[in-house]
Amino acid sequence: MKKIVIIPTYNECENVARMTDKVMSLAGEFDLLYVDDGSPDGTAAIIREKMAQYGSRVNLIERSGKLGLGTAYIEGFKWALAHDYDQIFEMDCDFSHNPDDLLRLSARLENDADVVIGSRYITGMNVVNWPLSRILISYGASLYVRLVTGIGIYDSTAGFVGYRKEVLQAINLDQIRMVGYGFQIEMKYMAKRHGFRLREESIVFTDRELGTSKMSSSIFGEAFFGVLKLPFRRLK
Ligand SMILES: Nc1nc2c(ncn2[C@@H]2O[C@H](COP(=O)(O)OP(=O)(O)O)[C@@H](O)[C@H]2O)c(=O)[nH]1
Ligand SMILES: [Mg+2]
Repeated sequence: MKKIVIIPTYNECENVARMTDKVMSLAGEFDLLYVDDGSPDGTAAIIREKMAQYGSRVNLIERSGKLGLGTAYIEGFKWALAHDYDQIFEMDCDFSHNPDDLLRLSARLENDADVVIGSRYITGMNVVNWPLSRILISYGASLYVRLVTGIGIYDSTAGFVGYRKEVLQAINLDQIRMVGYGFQIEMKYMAKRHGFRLREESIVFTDRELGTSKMSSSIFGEAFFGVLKLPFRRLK
């Protein structure tokens, strides 16, 4: 069973070394793939030092400019499939997602899930250090997606997700359009449409301590209107 964690990075110089050490130390052997968009703060140089330290378990795709989270993941997914990984995870670089939880997510993929979602909202609102306004927007977005698409998921914008490779092989990755939070919704929705089992595993999400959020309000508009189009999507 080969497992890989894909982490898109844009200006994560404060986090990326510690993140690499943490993931490498986990039981269960998770490899790493970073997709860095030419971070001006030198994130890629730090990753290359870590590649020298850990060898082929740490990998890097470098892109020339900030092309968005969605396209970074699509490139990462294709790379992971080409390299025969069985379980493929998405995670932020900022420790909002606790890397220790990868073990629980991985176990769900082995047991009862084709897609496992590290979910903030199945046991209330498990978010630490976000202003109430941001929690309510995020929770409201998930409610909106649930009502419009019938996806049956409480945390549809979650960025802490594990996929069995069969799911990423089935979805036409070239047809995924959205790049921000909408990307997360679109991927889950297409997996559901293909008949895969989506399961939520409760996690606690803690706002980043170092670095700044790269998400913007235009991403919000993309998701709002993009969701309305989802029920009309073709499968292939
Ligand atoms: N490669 C790449 N990574 C990105 C981009 N935008 C955000 N990221 C990374 O994606 C992850 C999620 O972004 P983040 O700023 O934490 O968003 P938030 O958690 O919603 O505030 C982080 O690891 C970021 O460094 C992008 O355009 N390109
Ligand atoms: Mg984050």
